[in-house]
Amino acid sequence: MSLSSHHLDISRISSPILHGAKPGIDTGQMSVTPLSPAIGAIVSGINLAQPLTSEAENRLRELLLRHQVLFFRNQTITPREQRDFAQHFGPLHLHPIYPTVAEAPEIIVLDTEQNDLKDNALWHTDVTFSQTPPLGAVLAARHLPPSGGDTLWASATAAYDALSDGMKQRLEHLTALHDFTHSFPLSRFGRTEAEKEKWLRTREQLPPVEHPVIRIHPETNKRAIFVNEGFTTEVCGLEIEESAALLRFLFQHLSKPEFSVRWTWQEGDVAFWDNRATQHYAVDDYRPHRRIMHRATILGDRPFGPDITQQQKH
Ligand SMILES: O=C(O)CCC(=O)C(=O)O
Repeated sequence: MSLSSHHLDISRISSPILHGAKPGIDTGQMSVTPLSPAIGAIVSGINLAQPLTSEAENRLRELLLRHQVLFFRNQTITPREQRDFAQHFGPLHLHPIYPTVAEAPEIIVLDTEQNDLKDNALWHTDVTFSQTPPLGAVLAARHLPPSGGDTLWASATAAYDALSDGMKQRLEHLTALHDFTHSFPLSRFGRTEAEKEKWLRTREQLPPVEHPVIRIHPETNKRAIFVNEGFTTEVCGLEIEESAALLRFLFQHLSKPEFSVRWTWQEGDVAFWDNRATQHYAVDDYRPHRRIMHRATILGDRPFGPDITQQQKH
């Protein structure tokens, strides 16, 4: 079942975590430890390789909306089990560029020896170059360097909340362009004839798309800043210098430590994030060691902002 079909109002979720429970308190089988008020929680007492009960599925939905990124330790899941877990929250995305796992093409491979992962060492929200960017993603650590290779996530709703009223109003009705070529340039992703052909096909199928600068979360109704360094190229209707200055400010603001959590991976770790409310950054500090991650990406809705009427949302 798709998470997006539930349209939960977070203020109405009855949950010990939402109502100020102490870190680590047992909530049925699962135990939840928030990492900061803004973002992040460790969830234990669940085996992601097992089929989820509908109760566990609903609980994870609530926790995802509340904490925006969930971390699970000591998991031993195969790529197929990772796909099956992710599919509980919606249909999965097939990435146009990244290589995938043979037995589960919904799982993309992020491997320093297979692809150039510099693209992920900047703040980004996944696949915002699409009309309907993902709802979220499930990332499993497969091979880690001896040290380094952390990932940071930032809460775009906490970043929005911290803006002044004047800035909020200024941003309220703006839109911006998102373009996959910004992070996937032909010079790096078109090195062979086959790659070049794939890139040109993708370029045709995925022209730049316009999204609201302030996105309203379809389930919590919270506002989030919805521009990212990875794919946002310009704010529509502004002069180039104005657009560049505004984006620079927003990118810098979003990346403040107050809105973010930094995760140091261990073998068996899995992260599950809400792509509608967060950005992330994979720290590229472990070369020449190898790092391999597997990602399942859950399809999402078309983003809408304050200007879009209820009818246009779907
Ligand atoms: O490798 C990581 O830690 C994060 C990967 C990433 O940035 C992505 O999947 O978009």
